[in-house]
Amino acid sequence: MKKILFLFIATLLLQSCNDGDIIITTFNFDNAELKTCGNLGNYVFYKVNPEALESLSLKLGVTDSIYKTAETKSYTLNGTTNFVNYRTYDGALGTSYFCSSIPPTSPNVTEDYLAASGTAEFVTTFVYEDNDGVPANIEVDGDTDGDGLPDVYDLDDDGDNVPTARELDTENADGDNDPFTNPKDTDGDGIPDYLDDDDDGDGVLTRNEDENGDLDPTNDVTDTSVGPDYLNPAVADTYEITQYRIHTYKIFKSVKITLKNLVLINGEEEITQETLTMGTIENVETKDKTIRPEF
Ligand SMILES: [Ca+2]
Ligand SMILES: [Ca+2]
Ligand SMILES: [Ca+2]
Ligand SMILES: [Ca+2]
Repeated sequence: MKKILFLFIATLLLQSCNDGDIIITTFNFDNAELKTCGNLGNYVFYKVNPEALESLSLKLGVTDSIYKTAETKSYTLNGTTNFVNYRTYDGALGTSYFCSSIPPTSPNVTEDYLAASGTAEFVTTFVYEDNDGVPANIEVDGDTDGDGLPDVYDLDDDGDNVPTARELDTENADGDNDPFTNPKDTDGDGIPDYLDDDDDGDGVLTRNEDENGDLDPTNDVTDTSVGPDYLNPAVADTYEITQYRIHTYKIFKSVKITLKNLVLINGEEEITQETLTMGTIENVETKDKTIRPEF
């Protein structure tokens, strides 16, 4: 199907250029990297094929924060604020051709096709990272402590105010330098400390073994020869703590753009593409989140 289209385009152009100029047009962006610049109200997405001196670009004048949520959004190409251009040039494009505030004077555009109809589909996906030492594919599929943050981006999975990273094999007891393998299970109840809200099994929640109330049970030590009270079953004093510590996590956002029912027009010439995958931009946006989960 692709080959037929290329042939069709090539035939069209050759027919239109019988005044002597030979324009080589490939409409081939398979190996070109999709890039973006601009932002709210002026998004630009583009691909450049340097071998054929051609570009495919999408301009979106939308004021949506496109990547805000992990979902599929469709934008209608209207020819004024939202449109696609397929262009050929008489020279190589500089790296900032599409992103400079002052339009570059060279190279010259030799052919300019504009698509004023069709849609641009954006599929945004999120990858979360809580940096808690538990690989994302091994985190519990769910929300262990019920604080509204799924384990995959909860840095304190059991909600005991001791971060997961400090409840793994932090002393490297098994000698493999991987804190996740053989995580600590202080009370030996079969639940690793990072998923156990009463780590020493003394009946007082770890979170409440926080005498100074600073939301950090690791610094409340009655007997220094044993360690913090939350790991000492002989100390079972309870202090009412009604807050979680502040949590941070990262979201890496990627977007896949597909153009649908595209009709590119240049005078009498027309290129139609039912489905044209522009490509994927990994980490198009990275967000750092800081929140205190609701208790
Ligand atoms: Ca949680
Ligand atoms: Ca986690
Ligand atoms: Ca714990
Ligand atoms: Ca204790």
